[in-house]
Amino acid sequence: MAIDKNRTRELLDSVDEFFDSVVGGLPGEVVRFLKTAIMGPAFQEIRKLIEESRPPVLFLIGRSGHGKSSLINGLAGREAAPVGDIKPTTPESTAYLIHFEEQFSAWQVIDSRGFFESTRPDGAPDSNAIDHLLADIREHKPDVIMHVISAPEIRNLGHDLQVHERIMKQIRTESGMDVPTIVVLNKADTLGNPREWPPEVHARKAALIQDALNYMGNDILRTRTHPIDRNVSIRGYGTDDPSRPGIIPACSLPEDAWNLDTLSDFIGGHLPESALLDFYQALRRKEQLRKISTALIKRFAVIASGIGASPAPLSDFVVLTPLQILMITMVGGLSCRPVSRETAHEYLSAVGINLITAGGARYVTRQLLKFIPFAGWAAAGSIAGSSTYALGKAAEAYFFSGNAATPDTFRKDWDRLRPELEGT
Ligand SMILES: Nc1nc2c(ncn2[C@@H]2O[C@H](COP(=O)(O)OP(=O)(O)OP(=O)(O)O)[C@@H](O)[C@H]2O)c(=O)[nH]1
Ligand SMILES: [Mg+2]
Repeated sequence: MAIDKNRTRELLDSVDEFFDSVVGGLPGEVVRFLKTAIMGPAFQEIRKLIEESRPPVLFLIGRSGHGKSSLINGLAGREAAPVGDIKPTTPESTAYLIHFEEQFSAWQVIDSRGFFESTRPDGAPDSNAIDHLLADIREHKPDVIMHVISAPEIRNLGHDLQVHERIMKQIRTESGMDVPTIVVLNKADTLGNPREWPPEVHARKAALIQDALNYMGNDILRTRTHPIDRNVSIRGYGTDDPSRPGIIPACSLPEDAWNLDTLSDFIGGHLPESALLDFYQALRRKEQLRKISTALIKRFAVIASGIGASPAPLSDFVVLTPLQILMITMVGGLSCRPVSRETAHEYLSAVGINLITAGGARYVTRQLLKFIPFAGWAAAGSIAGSSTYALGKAAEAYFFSGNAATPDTFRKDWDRLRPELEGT
């Protein structure tokens, strides 16, 4: 399970009703304030995260047989594309959607096989092939291009990269689109002796991968490079060139798969925010989803701190409970729990708060406030912010690490973060 857009809409409706029941007796002016300054922005955050999210568009280029289909299957963890069949090379692409039903996510993949085969022997690309590629890029507007090269063949394929560079320049000039291309040195296992694998336990293999990376960076791309992982430089290089930001070795064979997490994190680093949820949910990458969760918690805390500007002081924070339940549920959803109020209940009962049997929202708020000393209305904004942040982080620790920490563990962090966040 994960975040399901339909369930999220239901959740927003139920939180909306809950909010109406909580603010029942308050003056109209205060209710209006809470709606526009607190719940409105919170709903907006969720809509931005969920409803504006879309599948990432991943575009594969590279010679036939170098492992484009295998790579996409390896990344997706399923057999989405047929592997290994010999096809006639045509300059046409196939576009398909990979559905990750359980994760309510999808990736759009465009496989542009055959492009480099149709470049002329003198290295000049066939103009027909260029037109096709240009049309494909214009049509599909990829977020990221992966240029898949069989690692043992890089010394013969320098000109493919030059051809690619010329085409990308043309696309930039014509349409202003600047799509990053990640160079993937696939079949890293077949450098030297294929039996020596993985490179972590075969120093000779590791040295060959390092050589291939250096050759690609220094001799072909001629750009400055830096290891993506300083401790393990064979995991790939980042570059100073935004149009070719990385060179990453990989093995896509299911039984010998290697370094695909480095590649997927690198892809994620070059996707727009709207494509991140689908990309990482599909991969069930908890660490990455946890970053999305932390960003959401910070935004909710900033929104909650706006309560200090209420036109009339509120007797307690019960009005924040719907906001906090919404936040806890979404944090649970990002950790692949179902998006429903039960998810929030699960956390609250884990820290000793029973939302269902005890006297409703007001009781929950009091329970939550046990963790947070209330120091009068003057400090209300800052307390609302810190309590919301602390509650979100505690729920995050529970859902992502199974650690039933209480919110007060996290309150100090907020004091450190606040000046920076409230200024934004
Ligand atoms: N040893 C090794 N073999 C691989 C790797 N990746 C793919 N292969 C093999 O290479 C062959 C071609 O792989 P495909 O994924 O079909 O290549 P492709 O680039 O999609 O080829 P076209 O669809 O014809 O353009 C298959 O036999 C794969 O099993 C790898 O990392 N290591
Ligand atoms: Mg293929």
